[in-house]
Amino acid sequence: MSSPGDYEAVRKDIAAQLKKPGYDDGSAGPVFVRLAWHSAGTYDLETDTGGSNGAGMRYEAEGGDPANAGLAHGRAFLEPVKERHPWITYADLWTLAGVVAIKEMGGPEIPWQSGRTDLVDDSKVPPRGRLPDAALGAQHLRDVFYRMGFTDQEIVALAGGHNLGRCHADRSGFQGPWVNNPTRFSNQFFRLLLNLEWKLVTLPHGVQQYIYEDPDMADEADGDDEDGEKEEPLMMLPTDIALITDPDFLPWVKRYAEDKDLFFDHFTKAFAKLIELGIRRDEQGHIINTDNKLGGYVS
Ligand code: CCH
Repeated sequence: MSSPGDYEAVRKDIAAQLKKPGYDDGSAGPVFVRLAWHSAGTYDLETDTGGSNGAGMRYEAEGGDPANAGLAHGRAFLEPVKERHPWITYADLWTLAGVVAIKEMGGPEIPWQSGRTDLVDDSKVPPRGRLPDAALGAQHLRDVFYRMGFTDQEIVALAGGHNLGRCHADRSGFQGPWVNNPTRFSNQFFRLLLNLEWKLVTLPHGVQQYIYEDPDMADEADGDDEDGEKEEPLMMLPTDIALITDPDFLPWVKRYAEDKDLFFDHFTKAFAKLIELGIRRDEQGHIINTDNKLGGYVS
């Protein structure tokens, strides 16, 4: 066990937890990033409720939200870290795991501050339905992200999270990765979004998404590549495609596709803001609103 406050030791253990041969693309990184984002993305500016403080996903009321399907894997992968550093709160651990994963996968260093507390019961868990629905479009993205206090530019920057990981039919209904190397953080998502031809398809279970089928794949009669591994088409969600059909989102997609440094800079700022939503700190960085309607009490 590390001494309380030794976040460097926690970071090291999170990094050591990333490698997961046999799970998805071999890394827990993407699911950690999604866990961090969904823990924070419930924030509602108007009522000052939700957000990463509290770690309400430990309770069925929030954890069982269909939008959070699959994130139990991410939480389970972090249990050994919690066991080794029992003094860290889940709310801090989940946000830190997202930040460490992004960095370890080649992304930017995102500023992170500690001090979040965990709810002791589910009485202050935010209501379900606050996270975005990928089957919808630009208006829905604005409804959800403006509610948290984000701008159009920040919406597009954050969507760059889809450089990582994949969709799982048994979690969200969607299927496949966005990019060819889904465990390396880059601006590839934006380049593919702009440059490939995306075709709307209906999956066997009725869910609609966009796919790109590499024409070279058509030559391979059995759909297998040389290694004998099954090739999967790349995919985009309806909400991803909304980023290129909406006239105010599109210019940011183009800029991030062209300029990786700009994307990294804007992503860093937007993600740092995301994981601090609803948290107010004093000059020393201590959270001053842990006992308000948003937050919890240390368990
Ligand atoms: Fe996302 N995301 N996301 N996303 N997301 C999914 C997976 C990941 C939406 C829908 C989905 C962000 C924003 C949005 C990640 C990061 C971010 C999936 C598939 C859906 C659906 C889930 C599954 O089947 O496992 C929608 C809609 C929005 C609206 O903007 C933001 C913001 C971020 C982070 C900055 C990551 C990473 C994944 C991959 C997870 C994994 O397990 O591989």
